[in-house]
Amino acid sequence: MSETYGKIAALVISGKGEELNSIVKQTLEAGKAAKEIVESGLMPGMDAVGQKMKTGEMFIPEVLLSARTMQGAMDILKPLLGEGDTIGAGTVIIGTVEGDLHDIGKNLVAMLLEGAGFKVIDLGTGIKPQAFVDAVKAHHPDIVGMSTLLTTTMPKMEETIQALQEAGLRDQVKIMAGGAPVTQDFIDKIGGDGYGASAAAAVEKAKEMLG
Ligand code: B1M
Repeated sequence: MSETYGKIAALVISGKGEELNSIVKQTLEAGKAAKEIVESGLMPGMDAVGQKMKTGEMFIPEVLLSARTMQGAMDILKPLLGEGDTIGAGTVIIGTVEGDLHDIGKNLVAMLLEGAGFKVIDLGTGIKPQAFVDAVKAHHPDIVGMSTLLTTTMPKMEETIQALQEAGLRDQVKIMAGGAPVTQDFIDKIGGDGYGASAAAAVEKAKEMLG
């Protein structure tokens, strides 16, 4: 990694938005392509954040700060990414299931997935099974991600998988789920494909599922 990209990655990790935005603008002015800045600077930074979260060197508030910092730089770079410049890990639609309004964990997963190069379509919270089906029809994602924090709404994950099955879409997507009460056993039981115990684990699982 060049010195500039090393600095960019370090600023994502330390969550210094103003400094990051200014070095990103300078790098653009120096003639570097937006795609290269994302792939060589921002993404390695966010990758390191995911690793540090896993090893307990960074905690949720710091991770959220890094994710927001990266988002700020992405806001500068996104309009400059051409049509063919998909930062191409795959497309994920993600939402908190019907009846559940918790979204902190889901947002963290979405931000880390974006940081890892996935195109993320965040449907929000309280998402009905049919709305997941409609979103799959509209966006043709590689992965459908569901989050829930309430034991009472866990069955909605199974209903969503059944709705995708009934719509004939189940085999076109990988299904990943998470949230505090969710376990690998539960995902296996309801016919999902992957489980993430944390946002960093979700990114690893998503990469593994499409790898
Ligand atoms: Co609520 N709440 N809450 N709450 N809340 C819990 C979850 C609860 C455990 C608190 C408790 O009683 N001890 C309890 C659930 C009990 C149960 O079901 N067994 C509970 C309850 C009961 C409720 C209400 C019903 C309370 C009421 O009104 N009587 C109500 C529900 C409203 C509704 O949804 N319909 C409610 C409301 C709220 C607030 C609005 C006040 C607020 C939510 C704010 C928001 O999200 N915007 C809130 C909060 C903040 C919590 C606690 C305190 C924290 C949750 C959180 O954000 N954790 C929680 C208690 C606790 O956990 N200490 C609690 C941090 C977050 C980063 O972790 O979401 O687990 P988490 O995400 C992790 C992983 O799980 C994973 O990655 C994330 C990052 O590492 N992950 C995925 C998450 N989604 C994933 C998806 C993936 C992969 C990984 O693939 C797609």
